[in-house]
This record gives sequence, structure tokens and C-alpha cells, in this order.
Amino acid sequence: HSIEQAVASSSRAYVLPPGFRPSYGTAGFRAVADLLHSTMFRCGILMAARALKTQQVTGICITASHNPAPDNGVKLVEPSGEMLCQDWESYANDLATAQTDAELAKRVMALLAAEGIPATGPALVMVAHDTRPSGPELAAAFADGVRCLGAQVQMCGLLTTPQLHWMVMSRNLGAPWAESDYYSALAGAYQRLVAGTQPLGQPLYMDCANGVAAPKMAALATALAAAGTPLALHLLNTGEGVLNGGCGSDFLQKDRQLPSNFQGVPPGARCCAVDGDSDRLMYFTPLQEAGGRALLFDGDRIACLSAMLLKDLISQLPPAAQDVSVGIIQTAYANGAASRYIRDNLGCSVEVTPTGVKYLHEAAHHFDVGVYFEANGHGTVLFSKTLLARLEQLKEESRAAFELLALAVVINQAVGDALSGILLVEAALRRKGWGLDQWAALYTDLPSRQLKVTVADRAAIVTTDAETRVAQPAGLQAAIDAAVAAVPNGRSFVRPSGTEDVVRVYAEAETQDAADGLAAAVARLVH
Ligand code: 16G
Ligand code: ZN
Repeated sequence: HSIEQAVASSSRAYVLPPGFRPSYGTAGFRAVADLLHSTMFRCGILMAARALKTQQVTGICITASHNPAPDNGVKLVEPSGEMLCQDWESYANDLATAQTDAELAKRVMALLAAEGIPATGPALVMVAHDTRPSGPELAAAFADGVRCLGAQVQMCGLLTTPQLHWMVMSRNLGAPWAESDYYSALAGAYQRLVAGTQPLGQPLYMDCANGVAAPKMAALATALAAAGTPLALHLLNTGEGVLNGGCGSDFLQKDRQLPSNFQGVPPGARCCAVDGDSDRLMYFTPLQEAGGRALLFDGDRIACLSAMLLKDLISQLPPAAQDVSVGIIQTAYANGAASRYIRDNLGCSVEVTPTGVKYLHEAAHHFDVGVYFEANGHGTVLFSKTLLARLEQLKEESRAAFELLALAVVINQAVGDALSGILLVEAALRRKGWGLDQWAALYTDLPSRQLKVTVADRAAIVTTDAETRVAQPAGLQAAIDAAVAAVPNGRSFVRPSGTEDVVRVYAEAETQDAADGLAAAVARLVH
């Protein structure tokens, strides 16, 4: 068969490194870049098959996100702009782990047969990469895989992960989809959202993690100025230093220390940080005290601010249109104070899912508006098609409907997007005339502690109830319960990491000492 032969012969250039067993993981394959050529080639075949199956455009972002610069990885994009559907993850593993060219070709044929995919036909896959040096080479390997199935490749070059997701989504909707359309759509919607409000007094200091966010935020800033709503911005860590090195949202969240080059930024200043592919966002401010510590405004706090803005707008809709369900999706990592604030003060329902964007994103679809953010800053706000259609009908008579529609454009509907998240936060603060003080005063985080524990086999720990409880090994949960019961307002859980060979421990309590003590006690139980 000609496809089988084409796969087997092209595959010769992309040998699976001996001993390398790629595994799809939480967000896609990730490893040291040197190992990934065969994985990329095979993902190319996979995404061409997905495009042939759906008769729509698919995509890939080549990135290892917040991980070190020598690493790389894939984020695979569905026609909807969402992450690859979970049913296909097993195909991804099948192809990535085939030991020989012939075995790979056989598995490709099995996939095509199982999915009833016509052997050839028009299909297109879009490819982007972040600033990692290995990006262009890995993109070329991916493209070779796509071409094996007779599909076409569009090389989009350097983009943020959420930009490529947005472009795939928009293209399949028949909407303007170029990179420049992304900037003008976001900037135009932001302008509609903040019209008639005063700019925030201070500039925003942005930590670009020495990655792709730097040029892309600069381009967005140009579009914002052109739309008549310039954003006063200081971009730092724009690429002169190491990607994600001593900077970026992950560093900030783990260390709660100021990123490199923020030592001169005045205490109280409004700052934000993104990660290497710009799909995570944290706000922060330098604390007055010495030691270079930062006060964080994490994903939970961004979720609260978003929910508040939504609630405000929904309450201004015509009375008959106000029955809009707003749900907040969190993981077990959400600070207990945030969850309580959402339930008691905002009156929204809270749903908890396992860690990983794909789980939160799916749950967000259960509501007219689903707000999901992981504490680490991954997230977005999804509007249902039904709600959008209702708002379209109301937008002439209701300013709030018009503004909610603008909000749905500002906030990337495909996937969490740090650049669009910045506009969401800025618009929410601006509309309230708030500084960081008022935002911080919504609630006080319970002190928390995260630890990682290295164990012989992390798969021995199996969790249930959205990772909040341990099902196996027997007895561990009872022991955790006993440790938690000894601490006033304590909460703790453990879970095997989906991205590192460790078990993660989380604890929170009324004081930092108590949270530290509880985390240490639970870590000892895991050993
Ligand atoms: C991945 C996930 C992120 C999650 C993290 C947890 C996506 C796009 N990314 O980076 O959402 O928070 O894994 O890592 O889904 P862990 O399992 O090592 O704690
Ligand atoms: Zn990322």
C-alpha cells in the first residue's frame, strides 16, 4: 500500500532513540529536544489523520512551556482550537512508541482503518513554535510526518501557544484567522469593554519569561494603541536572558520571589508574569519588606475577578435575560479562601476537576459561562453558543449584552491565553477603578505549602474525587485524614505528578507554620 510505504520510508530519517519511551502525559509529549525528532514526525502523521477525519484544519504548537530551554514538546490542537480530544491520546502513544519503521507504518494503517479515514484527501495542519532553538528543526520533522498522508502544512513560525489555538479555531469557523486578526480582534473588543472608563494610573510591568510573549505583547500593544486604548507597559525579561530562567509565572508561583530584573520596580506596582509559551498568567507586586518577595495574584484570584465582572454585567442585562448559569472550575490546588469567596460572596457554583487544562476546559462547558483557572495561572472563560446567540439578539438594546460579547472576544475561547488574560484583568480593574489593594482585599489566602516527594513508584498512588482523596495504597487516606484532623482548618492532599517523577503534597491551614507542619507530616506518610 502506498501510504504504508511512504510512512515506512520517510520514517527512516526519524529513528526512535533507543530506550526512549515517549508518553503523552497531561498536556502532550515533553522531553529533552534532542530525543523528540521521531515523536514530532509521528505527531505530524497523527494530526494529518485528525484533519482528514474531521475534514477541518488541525494544528500543533512546539513548546515545552515553563520547562527549561533545552526541553521541547507538543501541544496538539483540535479543529475547535481545544486540545486534542482524549480519545485520540492512545493513538498518539501508539504511534510515538512504535519500535521500527515497519511497526509504525502498520500502526498508522490500523489507525486509518479504525477511524474510517479516507487514505488521502485535502487536509491542512498549522504549525507554530516558541522561541526554543530546537523549534524550527522539530517543526520540519513534524511537517514531514504530515506530508506522508498527503496533507498540507502551513508553517506559522513563532507564535504563542494560545495564538495558534485561536488561529485554528477561527479558521475553522470561517472567521478572520491571521496573526494580525488576533491582535485587532482582542484590541477592538478591549476598547469596547473599557470605553468611558479611566486608564489605570500606573503602568503594567510585565515579565515575559524571556520567551515568545515579548514580541507578541509588543504587537498587541501596537494594536491597542491603534484602537485608541493604549496600555502603558514596561516589558522586562524580553529575551536577553535564559527562557524561564529565574523569571516567568512558574518561577514566581513556586518561589514567591521577584523575577530577575524586577528589583528596581517600586513596591505596590502592578506587575504580571507569563510562562515560556504564554498560556499562564500571574499578577504580582513587589512587597515593601526587604528580601525581594512578591505578593501573588494567582489563577484563583483572576478567576474571582473574572466572575465578579461577569456577575456585574449579567445583573445589568434585561431582567428576563438574567438567568445565566456561571460556574467556576477549579482543581484541588485552589486556595480554600478563594473557593469560599466564590460560593459565599459571589454565589457561583464551584466544580473541582483533576489537574490539567483538558479536564477544566471540559467542565467549563457545563455552564452558560464557565470560568476555569488553575491556581498556577492556566485558564480562560468559556461562553456557550446558546448564550452568545442570546446576547447577539440583545446587543442593540442592552449595553451589558454588547459588553459581554466583547468580553467573549477579549478572552480566548479556544484555550487559556496569558495575553488575553492581561486584557481581561486590566479591563476588570479599570471598570471598577480598582488598584491591586482592592483586588487583594477580596479575600485573604489561607497559608499553604507545596512539597514534592521522590518515591520508588509514583503510580502506586491512585487518587479519586478529583485528586482530593487517595484510593490506593490502602490506609494512606486514613493516615492523611488523621494528620489533617489535628490541624485547625487544615486541608491536605497528595497526587502523583503528571509531568515529573515525583509525588506532590499540598497542605493549607490557618497559619504558615501549621501549613508547613501539615505538609511535612503528610510527606512523611507518602515516603
Ligand atoms: C501541565 C498542565 C497544567 C498542569 C500541570 C500540572 C496543560 C496544558 N498543562 O503543565 O495544566 O497544571 O501539568 O503538572 O494541561 P503536575 O502534574 O506535574 O503537577
Ligand atoms: Zn505554558
